Amino acid sequence: MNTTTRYVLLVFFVLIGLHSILSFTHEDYGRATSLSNIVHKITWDTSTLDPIPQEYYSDIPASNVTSRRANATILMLARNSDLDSAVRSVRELEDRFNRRFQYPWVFLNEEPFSDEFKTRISNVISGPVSFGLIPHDHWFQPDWIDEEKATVGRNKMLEDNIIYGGSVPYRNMCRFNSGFFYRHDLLQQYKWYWRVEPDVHFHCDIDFDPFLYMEDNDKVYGFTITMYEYDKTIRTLWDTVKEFINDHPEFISEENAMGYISDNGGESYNLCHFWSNFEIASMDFWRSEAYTKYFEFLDSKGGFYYERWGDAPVHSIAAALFARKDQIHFFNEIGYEHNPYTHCPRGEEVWQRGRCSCNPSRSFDYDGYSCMRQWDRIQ
Ligand SMILES: Nc1nc2c(ncn2[C@@H]2O[C@H](COP(=O)(O)OP(=O)(O)O)[C@@H](O)[C@H]2O)c(=O)[nH]1
Ligand SMILES: *[C@@H]1O[C@H](CO)[C@@H](O)[C@H](O)[C@H]1NC(C)=O
Ligand SMILES: *[C@@H]1O[C@H](CO)[C@@H](O)[C@H](O)[C@H]1NC(C)=O
Ligand SMILES: [Mg+2]
Repeated sequence: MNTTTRYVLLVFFVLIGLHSILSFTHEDYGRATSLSNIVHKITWDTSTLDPIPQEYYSDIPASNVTSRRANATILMLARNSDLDSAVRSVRELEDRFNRRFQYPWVFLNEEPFSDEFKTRISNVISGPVSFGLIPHDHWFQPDWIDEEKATVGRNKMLEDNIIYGGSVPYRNMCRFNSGFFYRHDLLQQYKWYWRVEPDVHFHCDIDFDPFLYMEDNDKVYGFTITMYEYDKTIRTLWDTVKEFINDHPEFISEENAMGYISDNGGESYNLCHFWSNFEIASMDFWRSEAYTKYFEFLDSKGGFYYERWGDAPVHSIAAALFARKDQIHFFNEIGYEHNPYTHCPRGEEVWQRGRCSCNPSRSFDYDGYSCMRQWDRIQ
């Protein structure tokens, strides 16, 4: 073979290779971006959903001071070291929702926020923002906790490789989110809150006002993801709850959602809970006599420190027992991700309308660890 022949053959094979690569990626690309191909093969049942009515959607590009607003705030608990990931969450929620509605933000921390934190966060927020310090007694482990017993509990969980099993700050955080955040001075002026954490994602436009929807429809608790809890973190929680119910049957709603949290009428807890890193809920519900007494009773047993009771099961059990089941709302329309799980809206129309970027076939709703089946069953 002379040099020219070799050259011609090389060019020939390179071209064939390029062509097959391009046509493959083109086809693949076409497949991946065609919505009907993604959504049509999913056979999700949308019959149990409770869609947001048209009147809660807004076509106005940005808020308008005269339009109706709820008594609500967006709330984030964070450390100064969470700044980069806090900024990312705030930017996404501002882009997808709040630039249109301009609800105020509140940030809370048990240490003073740094100037850098306040400046960078304020720079990505369109409306009012405030930064609060958590009172010492609302955060730290109380003196009456038996520290020896608490240490034994933490070491046991470390041995069992339970996530945050050995952490005291994580326990402080769970107790604060269970029974204290809604007592903070900065939150007294509000009824509704939307809880947001650093490093979460919002995958769809939220062109409707979820707070007004909750207010008008007499809701108290809204969620996007529901799943099973680790039983090792809450070994005595259900027995404690049963003890409380026995002492206070008057607080149990006649139309409760016991069927969501128990498969045997309350004998045992099935570990289902709403994932509380996302919550749109009424602080007046947590401020009620029923919840106040419930939290005080739970707290008095020390389970936040001797075990590792989470605010998610504590809130979920209360919502299921003290509210009517129709006061708990599943926000299907809100595409939400907190590592490692994503809720992507069910139903092609909703997905399209929200300009969602998530993959609906990878939504957590029907994952084996999801409690959505349990939730749908009681609808
Ligand atoms: N100020 C403060 N916030 C915390 C602390 N620990 C956790 N948080 C916040 O509490 C929330 C839950 O904590 P995270 O680490 O995300 O827990 P996970 O979602 O259960 O893995 C997030 O908003 C954190 O920023 C802490 O020690 N101090
Ligand atoms: C502001 O909202 C009010 C009430 O919803 C509406 O009548 C008015 O047209 C809006 N203004 C603008 C500039 O969009
Ligand atoms: C908002 O809600 C809080 C808590 O219920 C209440 O104290 C406050 O008066 C309300 N504000 C308005 C303007 O309705
Ligand atoms: Mg988190």
